[in-house]
Amino acid sequence: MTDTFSFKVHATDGTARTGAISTPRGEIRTPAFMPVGTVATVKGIYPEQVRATGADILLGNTYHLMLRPSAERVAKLGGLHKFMRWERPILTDSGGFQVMSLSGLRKITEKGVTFRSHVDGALHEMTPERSIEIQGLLGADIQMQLDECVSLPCEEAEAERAMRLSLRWAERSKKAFELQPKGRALYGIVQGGAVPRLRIESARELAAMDFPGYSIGGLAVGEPQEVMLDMIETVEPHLPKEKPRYLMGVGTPDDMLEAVARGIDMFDCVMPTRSGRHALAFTRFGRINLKNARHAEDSRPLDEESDCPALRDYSRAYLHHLVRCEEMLGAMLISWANLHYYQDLMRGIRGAIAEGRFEDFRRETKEGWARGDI
Ligand code: PRF
Repeated sequence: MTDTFSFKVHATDGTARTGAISTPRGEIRTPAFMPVGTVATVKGIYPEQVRATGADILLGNTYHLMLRPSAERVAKLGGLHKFMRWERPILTDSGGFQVMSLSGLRKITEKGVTFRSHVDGALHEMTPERSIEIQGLLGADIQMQLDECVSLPCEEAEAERAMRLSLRWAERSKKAFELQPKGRALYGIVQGGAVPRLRIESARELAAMDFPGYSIGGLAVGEPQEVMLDMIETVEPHLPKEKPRYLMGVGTPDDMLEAVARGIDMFDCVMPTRSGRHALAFTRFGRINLKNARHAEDSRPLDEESDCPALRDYSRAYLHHLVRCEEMLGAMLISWANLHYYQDLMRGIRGAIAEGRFEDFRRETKEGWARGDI
């Protein structure tokens, strides 16, 4: 165990890398997928189970936890790790993105963003300093600067304004973060819409501020996958090779394969758990919609070769039945299966990069999805 935050690349294969982030709360193998635990729970899954799928780190949300049960209350109860019984690393998002997508009336100024809670309509203010204070009270191991994410498509002038504001908020977030205990890390967030010039400027300016890690924000917000991948390729050469890169809020298994190929080390997404609650399973054979009547008498499990009970031991017919009856176990089992598949994919990716066969792995994995299960 270490008392500092550090990152080491163990092997590269083309632009893809595999390595590990060391933190006082444990190691994060990269490329890493972080299950989303928005309100101090990965919906429908016990922490022990999340760990058993192979997750090294979870994501929590400043925005949701500041509203309920409040950062001060979590701190009083011993911090987020203890509160939710997850003693390994936690990364928290800063709140800016969630304010924009969830809250009612909001106003952005140089100082920060004021918004109405989606829970009770109460007025709140979030500044870069307050976001970092909240993330500190929660005890997050990896914290995010406050940023402004514009949705795509977006006027160039608007993307430029939000990118420059995010750079100024990066400076303020960094200053506020200096008050926190050692061993934690703050990431800067690259913005700039779909404009290469803005993306490059954002990456360069953040790199000059010397953050321990860099996020790429403002992608997977309505643009085609090709645009997202182009933006990653544009930004990558301007980010320091020896620091982790986190692509925020991404994505599908295919998005992750393609982003890893372009040098990304970390991901988070609600997709495995949210889709699990909507009966959609991600497997080696592609997506399987368990609502579909074709599964009603199918006694096969989702994947008989998996070592996850949710994938191996329950029939598709049974999962279909649970879904049709709206039983919570259906959502729980499919969420579990999806999280396991996502971690299996990351394990496969890490192994393939270490052995210099990432290209083959990428091709074979895609062939498996395309072939389907029958
Ligand atoms: N900024 C922050 N969080 C995010 C995003 C962002 O741009 C995204 C965009 N995909 C997801 N989560 N702070």
